[in-house]
Amino acid sequence: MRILILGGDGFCGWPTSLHLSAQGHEVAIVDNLSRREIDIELEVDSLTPIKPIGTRLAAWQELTGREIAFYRFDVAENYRVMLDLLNEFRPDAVVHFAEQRAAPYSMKSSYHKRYTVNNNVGATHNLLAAVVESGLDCHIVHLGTMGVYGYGTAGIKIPEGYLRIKIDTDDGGQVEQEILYPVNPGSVYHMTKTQDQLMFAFYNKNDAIRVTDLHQGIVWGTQTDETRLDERLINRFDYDGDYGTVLNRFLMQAAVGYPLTVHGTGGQTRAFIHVQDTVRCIQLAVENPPAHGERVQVFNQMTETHRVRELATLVSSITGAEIDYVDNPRKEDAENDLFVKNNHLLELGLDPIRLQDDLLKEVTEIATAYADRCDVSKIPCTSQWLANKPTQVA
Ligand code: NAD
Ligand code: USQ
Repeated sequence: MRILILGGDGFCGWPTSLHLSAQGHEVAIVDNLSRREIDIELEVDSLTPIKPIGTRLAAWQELTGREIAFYRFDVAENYRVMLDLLNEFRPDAVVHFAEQRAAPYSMKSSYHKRYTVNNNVGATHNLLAAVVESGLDCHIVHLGTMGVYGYGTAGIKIPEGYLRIKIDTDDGGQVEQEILYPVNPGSVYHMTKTQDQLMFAFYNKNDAIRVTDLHQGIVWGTQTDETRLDERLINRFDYDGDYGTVLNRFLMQAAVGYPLTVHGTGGQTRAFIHVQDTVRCIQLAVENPPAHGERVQVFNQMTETHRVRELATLVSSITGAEIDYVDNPRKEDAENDLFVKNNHLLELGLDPIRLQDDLLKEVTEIATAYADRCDVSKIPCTSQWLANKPTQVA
């Protein structure tokens, strides 16, 4: 298949591009390198020494003989370039990672809120409008988030995108409907993902665009089978207070001797997936498009759930790290339960990688190998959801 990867230089997009290329697909990457520019803004680097995109692609070609084309432009701004590329490359599938993905970054200031909304909503809408204008019959695979469902205790197993409801009518009867699961975003970033869902629903209804929306949990790990082939292919490892995600941060903090920063009570339960499973899930989604005329296909892309304090205890038991319960800078439930259906990807053949596997050790080894690149002053989460107000919702 011919596959266009938007955001293919990022943490999930880079290993996915290599994986799909390794499977024999013809892959082209679009990226405006905004994530690398945000590193400059935040004065922090990936813990791993990622190479420039040109070096990465040349190394991949040298090692495998496979070529990946690269186009640098802003999907949210350069509509005409996007449309021309679609017409020229004629992809069977477009995988859309090209969004600002950090919740804390999206809450830093009004500038960051506006940037995140304009970038994410603009990118998704430009893609949809360009696919319609091109007339191509191509499948859009979007990286969404588990966070669209919200992180309260639902009291049910979260379904895959749609909720079957019964409504009492005035004449004493009942109507049954299936609706998009009610959204409950916890940050401006997560809010943009809920807006993406509505755009997909509209363009699917109006223009019969085929879409798979992958509601992904927190991705942990760094290397995949392809990125570990050569140090020039190494994947990025975010550890700072804005972009670092919780489990990778804990493993890195343990490696550099920094106490594990549990927010509040650590009672927050979240969904997780290893990056190796991310690339496999995207392959499964690309190779199994919805039928023509089918509604938006939603898969919950996660393999397990964990409470933050239990993760800290697990990492501490492996590494001996201290645990520090810090004030929670976010506005989120102190404790929540989370049960999630993920049957679709399992039925397509996903064989989940579990947290207990050696991969926890691998992440620790990588964090240890590059510990001298860590700037510990960048570890604290300084982005506040509500400045000067209580942030923990009981
Ligand atoms: P990332 O920031 O590492 O990668 C995103 C890439 O998209 C970057 O290379 C960036 O330069 C590029 N990009 C952003 N806006 C662009 C634009 N307007 N035009 C062109 N390129 C643009 O993020 P990631 O962790 O790889 O996440 C990728 C996607 O997966 C995101 O949409 C994110 O919401 C979703 N996701 C990530 C996680 C996670 O834990 N990392 C979990 C769930 C969902
Ligand atoms: N947390 C800590 N200590 C830390 C860092 C985080 O206790 O040092 C807590 C946070 O308060 C939060 C939880 O850990 O309760 C998860 O935070 P996170 O930064 O690991 O993940 P999150 O902000 O939810 O965002 C990440 C990705 C995002 C993706 C999302 C999937 O950055 O792109 O959409 O995971 S999900 O969480 O399922 O919505």
